[in-house]
Amino acid sequence: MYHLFKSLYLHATSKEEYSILLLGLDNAGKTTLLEQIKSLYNSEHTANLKTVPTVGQNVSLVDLPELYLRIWDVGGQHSLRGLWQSYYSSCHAIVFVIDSTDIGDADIERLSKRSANEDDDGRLDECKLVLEDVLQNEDTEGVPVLMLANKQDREDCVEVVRIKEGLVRRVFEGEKGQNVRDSRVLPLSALTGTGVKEAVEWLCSRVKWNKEARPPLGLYYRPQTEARDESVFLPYPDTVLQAHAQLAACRMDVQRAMIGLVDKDSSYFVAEATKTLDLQNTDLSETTGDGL
Ligand SMILES: Nc1nc2c(ncn2[C@@H]2O[C@H](COP(=O)(O)OP(=O)(O)OP(=O)(O)O)[C@@H](O)[C@H]2O)c(=O)[nH]1
Ligand SMILES: [Mg+2]
Repeated sequence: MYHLFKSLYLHATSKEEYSILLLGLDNAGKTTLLEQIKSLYNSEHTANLKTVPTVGQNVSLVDLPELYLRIWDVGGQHSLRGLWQSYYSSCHAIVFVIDSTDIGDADIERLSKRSANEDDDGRLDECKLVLEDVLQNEDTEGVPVLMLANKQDREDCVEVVRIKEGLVRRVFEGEKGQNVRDSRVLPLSALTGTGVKEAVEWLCSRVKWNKEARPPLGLYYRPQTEARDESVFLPYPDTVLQAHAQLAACRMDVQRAMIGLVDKDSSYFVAEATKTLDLQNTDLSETTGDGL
């Protein structure tokens, strides 16, 4: 009888879980956004707004009334972007955060006409290329994309409508925008928290809407006591995929990272880390004397 009640209880309190991937150039505001989401939906969490560049990833489980969101905040530095694709096939929505103060006038059409020594575009071209790269990847096909025009609290920001018309629409409708997908552009100030709720609400509605194409991870009951945050720190981002010597120095960290990622089914990264550490063949790795 106890087991029957327990399973009924667990079923009644279980919720679907979806994965959200936070992308965008370094310094765009992804980690700040994650902190605000956590503090908005978990009264016990105080947002840490003194962020440092993410060298690795932060993962948090956010408990919402109808579902769980597992949010993956991945470092945006150039050297870390190669890892993004490992998350594409298992995410249910992508959030692309833009620093609205670092994209010139946000008009990519005028970009090509400008001379190279005009240097007032900030990182507009880089932002465009990175966004195109995400959209072009076949593993992101059909995945809802939320574009967040962040740092709207700053006086020097480009307003959301210009970002939408000048950058987002042109990329999405351009030849590299690829397939039709659910998308939206919303204003945000991750620092003040303005726009965070609207962003999460859009994500919840879209992942449910798209659930036939990308089914949820499953039904879960997650007790309050379960660890909800987890960070993986990769001390040497430039060398994640190759440098044995440097990885040897942080062997324990990487092994812990791998365990975390195996749990999250991040097969690409695991494969790469495994290759780097040669853990598939640890005997060989130990005897080659490379310190692994
Ligand atoms: N004014 C203002 N500053 C912001 C906002 N969001 C983030 N910042 C600042 O921008 C800087 C970078 O923020 P992060 O959240 O660390 O950026 P990130 O996208 O996680 O960067 P990486 O981890 O390197 O990929 C920090 O100094 C933040 O305080 C915002 O909405 N307004
Ligand atoms: Mg970060």
